[in-house]
Amino acid sequence: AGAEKINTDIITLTRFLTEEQAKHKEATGDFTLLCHALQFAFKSISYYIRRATLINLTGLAGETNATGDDQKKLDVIGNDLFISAMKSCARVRVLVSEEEEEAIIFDEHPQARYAVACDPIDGSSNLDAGVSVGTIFAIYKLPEGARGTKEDLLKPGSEMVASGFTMYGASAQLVITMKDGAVNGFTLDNSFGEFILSHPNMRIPKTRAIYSVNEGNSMYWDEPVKEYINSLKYPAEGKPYSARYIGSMVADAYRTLLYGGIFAYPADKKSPKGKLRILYECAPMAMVFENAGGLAVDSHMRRMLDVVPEHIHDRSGIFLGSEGEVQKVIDAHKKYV
Ligand code: AHM
Ligand code: MG
Repeated sequence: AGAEKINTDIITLTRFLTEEQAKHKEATGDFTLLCHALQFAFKSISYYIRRATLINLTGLAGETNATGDDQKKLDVIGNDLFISAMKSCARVRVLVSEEEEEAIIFDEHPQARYAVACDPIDGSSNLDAGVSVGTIFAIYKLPEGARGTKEDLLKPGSEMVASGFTMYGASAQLVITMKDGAVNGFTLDNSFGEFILSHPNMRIPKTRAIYSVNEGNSMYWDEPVKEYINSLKYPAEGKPYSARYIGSMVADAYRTLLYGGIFAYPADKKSPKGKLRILYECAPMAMVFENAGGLAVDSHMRRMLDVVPEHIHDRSGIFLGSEGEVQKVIDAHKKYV
């Protein structure tokens, strides 16, 4: 056995962004700068999550956020870190955060040409137990002459220029994709303080017998969903599916992206519009999954990326994952229409 071969030609996120920018002759560098600011937000959120138990950041902050959830101390810190990164890069005009009732308009940067939606810490019910949580983001480019209002974000997800998420797990994993582009995965190397390209051109397996859903809601499910999940558990032939549910969308989605299968949070009788938010949970994930060769639909079996929110915090049912698995859901709904 020889010495281990050391990779001396590492692709950091910084290098990746520079190389991407060079491919677009018309690029001004604004998008790249915005991504650098995002990168810093992810690194700093990751840092505080890792230290949370040691520096008394577990537990509630004593506030309730825009959508009525109890805010954790880390929700507040994650939100503040994210806002500050987006504000200081001077490339963002409008920011929507799960933790802010109103869209934030950066009037100090009237020339900024981007709008961003984010869930700074998704899955925060898992935080105090040290289970993976994450940040989800969506980036839109403002049309020529846009005034910079929240309406600039009330668009179908298909108009995003980029989206992705970071999962703070055993290591921090960043998954990012650009419109009509590949999906690339980066791992934060804490000693370098750099995201390193570890999963280039991610492709989701076409099928896989894993389902991921909060089965505790099954009492409230509509018939097609009940029938579909039952068909996975009691198949006419072959083995039943495995169940995996973490309760952090980022972690469930990241596993689904790597291993294949399906993740679902359907609309049901208790939450007729679904639980997850369109702008900063459903749409950005849908673009990642489509660009990786998977599918994402809402509870009406519409393409998730075609859904247009009426309000910035609107919710939707969602099914996303391997093409073959999502197709099964669509087929199961067909006989009910
Ligand atoms: P949050 O944004 O308040 O953290 O809620 C979103 C989370 C998702 O990460 C996860 O998929 C879902 O809520 C889990 O919900 P439930 O606990 O109902 O299964
Ligand atoms: Mg969330």
